[in-house]
Formats: sequence, structure tokens, C-alpha cells
Amino acid sequence: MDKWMYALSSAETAPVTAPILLRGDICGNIRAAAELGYQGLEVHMREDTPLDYEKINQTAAECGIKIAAIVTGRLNTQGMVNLVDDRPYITEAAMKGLREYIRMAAALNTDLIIGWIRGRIPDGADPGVYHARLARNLSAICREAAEQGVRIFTEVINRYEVNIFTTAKETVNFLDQWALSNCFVHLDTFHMNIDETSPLEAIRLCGKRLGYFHAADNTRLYPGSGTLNFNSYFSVLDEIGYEGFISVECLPLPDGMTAARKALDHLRQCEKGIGNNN
Ligand code: LER
Ligand code: MN
Repeated sequence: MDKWMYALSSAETAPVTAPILLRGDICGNIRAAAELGYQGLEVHMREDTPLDYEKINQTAAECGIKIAAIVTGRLNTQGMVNLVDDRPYITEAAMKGLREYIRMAAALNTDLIIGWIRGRIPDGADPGVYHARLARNLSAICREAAEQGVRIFTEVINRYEVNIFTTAKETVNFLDQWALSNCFVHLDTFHMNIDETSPLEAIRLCGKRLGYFHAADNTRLYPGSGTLNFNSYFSVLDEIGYEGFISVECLPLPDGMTAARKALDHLRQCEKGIGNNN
């Protein structure tokens, strides 16, 4: 029996450059995830995707799979909206989209990931203005999500992709300062390896606020392909009593199925070695 539930990233369609392992419809991906030995499926999709909730929930129950989380990034990359924009109609559209995602997550009994949809602070602008705007919008989203039993996970992403929440410390301080109680930190080993002085201390700093965890190796290939020490990550996750998913979000190379298999083999081995490699 695994200590954590393992999930893998999926989307109906995605370019090969995206860290998505399974492509195709959700029910097919649920079956593929189960056959590969995973317990969860992370779904990257638009907020207006038509879904047959009954069929998805039934397929998931039959396969012993849980939808690990819904990722909202496409509302930003395709929908071109965000939570800190200077134009109110842009932030309002982002809020409207996130409310659709909350309804989806509630219907699939899962949680929501907020990453790129946060938006960027314009070069040279006063960060305080954008932080306050983000806090106000995130606070409303967190409250509305909580009313529907959905948690918000905000992902710490490297500085080349975002400029709000690039380290665990910045994120934890923000959640504390604005008392965002239904918002949890989401760490990603690939991003941590770029921007955290000590990834292990970053995990410790999050403690009980850690809600979700992405696993990829240093070049974003599957865990076990590179230099990251997943034994030590797992030892610290165990130390803080982490109970969320370990979700493999890596490049589909040499192909998605092979990467998914190699990732799970490696992570299970590392889980067995907890405490031996700190
Ligand atoms: C999403 O989880 C992520 O890590 C970002 O880099 C977007 O791919
Ligand atoms: Mn990630």
C-alpha cells in the first residue's frame, strides 16, 4: 500500500512541449491511469469544457481513481485573463471563469489549482497594488470554493514564468498576511529546483499548509531521470505529515506512457527509502 496517492497530469489535447502525460478524453485517461497503477488523475482543461459528470464519476469509482485536481492555467493562456490586471473587465472575466471551475471541481469532488491565472505585476509597477488586488480576488474565490467543499491550491512557479509566488516563503507569508484559510501551497520539484535555496526547507516551511505536490526531475523529465533526490523530498513530506497527492507533471518523453511508468516505479522506490537518505 502506497503512503501517498500518486496522480498524473492529463488533458484532452496539449502540445508535446507541455508537461502532460495522458492525452484524450477524461474517461479514457482515468482507465489508463488505473492500468498504470496510479490512484489519481490531474486534469488540465478550460472552464467551459462540457462534461458528463455522472459518467466521469462512475468511471473513476469503477477504476479506483480520484480526480486529484483541476488545473486552471488555460483560462490564462487561452482565455487571456488574470486576477491582477489593471482592467477590471479582465479580472472580472477571470473571476467568472474561476467560479465555473469551482462548480466543476465540486461536481467531480476535487480541488482547484491556481497558477498562471494569478497574472503578472507589470515591470516597474508597485507590487503592493497587485498583491492587494490578488488578495481581494483570491479571498473571494477561496470563500466561494469553501462553500462548495473545494480547496484552492496556489502553485509556486519559477521566476521565468511568473512574478508572484516564486518561493514557498513568499507564498506562505502572503497566505498568512491576508488570512486565506482555504488556500494551500502547491509545490513543484521542478520549480523549487530553480528558485528555492533549499527545497527541503521550503517543504518544511509549508508544513500543514502544503496541499498539493508536483513531481518532475531537474530537466522536467520523469522523476528518476535526473539529479533530484526524491528520497529526501519524501522524507521531509513524511516529516510534515503530508497527506495530499504526489502528482507527476513532467514532459511526455520518450512518450507519455513510458514516462508515467518510469516515474511511478522510481517514486515508489523512493517512498520505500524514506528516512534513509537525508
Ligand atoms: C503547472 O503546474 C506548472 O508547473 C507550470 O509550470 C505550468 O506548466
Ligand atoms: Mn507544476
